Amino acid sequence: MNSIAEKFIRKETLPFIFCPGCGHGIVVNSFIRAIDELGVQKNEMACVGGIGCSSWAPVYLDFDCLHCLHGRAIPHAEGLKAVNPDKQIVVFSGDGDCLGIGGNHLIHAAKRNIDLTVLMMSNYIYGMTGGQKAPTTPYQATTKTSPLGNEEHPFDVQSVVVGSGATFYARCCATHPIQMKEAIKAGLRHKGFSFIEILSPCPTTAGRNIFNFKSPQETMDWYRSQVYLLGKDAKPDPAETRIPLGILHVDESRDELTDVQRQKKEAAQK
Ligand SMILES: Cc1ncc(C[n+]2csc(CCOP(=O)(O)OP(=O)(O)O)c2C)c(N)n1
Ligand SMILES: [Mg+2]
Repeated sequence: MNSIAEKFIRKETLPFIFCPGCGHGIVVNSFIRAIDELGVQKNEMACVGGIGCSSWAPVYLDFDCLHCLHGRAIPHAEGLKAVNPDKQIVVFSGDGDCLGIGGNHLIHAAKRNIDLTVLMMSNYIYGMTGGQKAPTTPYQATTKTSPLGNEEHPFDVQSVVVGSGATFYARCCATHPIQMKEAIKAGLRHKGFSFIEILSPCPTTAGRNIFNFKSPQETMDWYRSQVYLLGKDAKPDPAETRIPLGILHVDESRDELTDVQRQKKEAAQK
C-alpha cells in the first residue's frame, strides 16, 4: 500500500467491493491524493454516502462517516454541516442515488448553496442492483428495465445542478485521474455547493447491458474516446461531439447558507 493510502484508507474494510475495471476505485484514489495535497486533517472532514456501489466510497476512508439511506446522503450531509459549520462535508453518491431517488434533495441543496462537496459517480446505470435504467442512461440504451431501449433522454446534469443554484460544477472522468484530483481540490476549496460529476465506467452492469463490451479495458477505451479535456478558462467547443471535462461553472458571488445563518444568529443575540 502506498503512503497516501496508508494515511487515509481503513485497512480493515478492504478489499473494495468494486469490480475490476470499475471507475469508483479510481475516484477514491484521486480523492485521497487531493486531500493529501490540501493537507486535510482527520478531524476537519466527514464523509457521507447513500446506497449503491459508489456510495460505499466513504466506508473505505478513515474519516467520520455516515452511510445512510438510498437517496438521503445529501440531507444527512446538510444536517451534519448545519451543526458542524466549520467541518468539510463530502458526499459520495451515484447517479441513481443522487439524481433518481435523491433528486429533490439535490436541487434544494444546490438552491441553498450550502457548503458541501458532492462527488457523483455516473455510470449510466443502477450498478449495485444489477443494471436498471438510471436518470443518466442514454436514449435508446438497453438495460434490465428498458429491454427494448430507453424511451427517455438522460438528464443534462450540468443544467440541472447549475440551474438549481450550485455555485461550482466540474465534470471529470475516471480515464483522467490527475485532472479529477485537481477538480476535487478546487471543489473542496470552493465555499458553497460544489458538484463534481464523474463519469465512472461500470464494466459489469453497464458494460454488459448497455454497451456489450467484452472487457473492462474495452469499456475504459470507449470512455477515453468520448471525452476531451478543456484547458483552463476554455469554453466547450459547440462543434465538438465529445464530452468536455473540466471546471465548467464557478460563481463566487452568492452567500453560503451556514455563513448567512451564523451572521443572523450573531445579529439576533446582540
Ligand atoms: C429506498 C430504496 N429504494 C431502492 C433501493 C435499492 N437500491 C440500492 S442501490 C440502488 C441503485 C444504485 O445506483 P447508483 O446510485 O447509480 O449507484 P451505483 O451502484 O451505480 O454506483 C437501488 C435502486 C434501496 N436500497 N432503498
Ligand atoms: Mg450508477
